[in-house]
Amino acid sequence: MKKATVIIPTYNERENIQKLIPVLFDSFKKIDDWKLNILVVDDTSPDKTYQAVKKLKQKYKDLHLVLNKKKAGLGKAYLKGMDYAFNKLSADVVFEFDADFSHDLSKIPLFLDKIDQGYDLVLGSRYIPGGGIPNNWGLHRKLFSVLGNFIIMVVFSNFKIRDWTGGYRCIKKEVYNSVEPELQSERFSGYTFQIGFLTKAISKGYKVAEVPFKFVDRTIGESKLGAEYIKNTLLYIMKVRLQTILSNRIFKFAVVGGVGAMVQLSTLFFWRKLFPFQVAFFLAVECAVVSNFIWNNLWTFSDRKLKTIQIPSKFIQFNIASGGSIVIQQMVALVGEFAIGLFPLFTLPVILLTVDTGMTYAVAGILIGMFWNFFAYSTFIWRKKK
Ligand SMILES: Nc1nc2c(ncn2[C@@H]2O[C@H](COP(=O)(O)OP(=O)(O)O)[C@@H](O)[C@H]2O)c(=O)[nH]1
Ligand SMILES: [Mg+2]
Repeated sequence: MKKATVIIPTYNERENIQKLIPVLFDSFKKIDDWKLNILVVDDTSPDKTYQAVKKLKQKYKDLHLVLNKKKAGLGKAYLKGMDYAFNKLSADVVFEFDADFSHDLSKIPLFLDKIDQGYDLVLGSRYIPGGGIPNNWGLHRKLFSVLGNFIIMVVFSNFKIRDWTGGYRCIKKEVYNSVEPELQSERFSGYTFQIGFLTKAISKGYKVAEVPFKFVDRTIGESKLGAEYIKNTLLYIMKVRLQTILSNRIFKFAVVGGVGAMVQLSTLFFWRKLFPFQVAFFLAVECAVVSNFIWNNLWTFSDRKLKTIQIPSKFIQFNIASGGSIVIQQMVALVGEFAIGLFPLFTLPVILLTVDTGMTYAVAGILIGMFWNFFAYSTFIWRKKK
């Protein structure tokens, strides 16, 4: 039978956990196609939550406890718990579940249904029809949660997922295995673990579903996650967004191309002092080609880096491809010139910039040339490794 572990991180939840465990086990009786157990991850709570759990363990054989020596935050608690659940308890999926009765436990079967339908990650969602946040939340907390989620959607330009910060989730082992290595090295604070886990799962193409639930405010104990996390959350999503842009191949290609153009211009000055224009121009172009070749190899296509023995022949190919793009630029310019009768386009780039139609053809030529370059680089020179 398929196995699910409900992971409950606790910090000073003694009273809550004593009430929750029996109710949870009771609710498992209604689920017959999954075998469920519970794992509490306690950070040696000062209120001795772990002692209460140890006592309950005598009664419930499917209750497990991971005890951390000191408080290391929610993210670390979940990573430890997931490692234990998947590798020691051989779970197929795990739940993230709060100890404070905020998460409607009657929804657990709906999460499992989604998993059975083929989803990899199921989010409990407060912001889809059927979900909700407590009426008695203060305006601050409402605004923080609603606005926070909206900002995340905008920054990640993903409006399909509505609840990014919620802590009620069901996660398949495959998702954990592929996301976990990247999470180990990160430091999380408050909600950033949830956001980080989710964005990584999405970027790896896992199927995400949302199940609505009405979040219930805790009646016992205190919340550990408060307003002080707003800043960290904002900084975190900016960082993630920036990393995605910086790691985008097209972006890197464009930067390398821009650097190449600057290399060409600045070395042209130098070569001009030594050689006639044609020779100087050729040398300057070749300097740019060398720069482009090196940086594309080290950065843009770092995942497909060439072997040393490949470099000479690939460099010749690279020159031919770059030559091809110059031919394309000239041809676009020529066609433009032929059609409207402009002066030769690429001989007078400075004047061109001031002439509208000329500009259009120059930009069109450069863009088409860039398309060609990117195509040639990614399909011939830095071919995808099988
Ligand atoms: N093990 C562990 N559990 C934590 C930590 N911080 C929060 N929790 C637990 O995580 C769950 C959610 O925290 P809570 O304070 O209710 O956050 P809120 O619902 O956003 O206000 C609760 O079960 C907490 O006891 C931590 O540092 N370590
Ligand atoms: Mg809570």
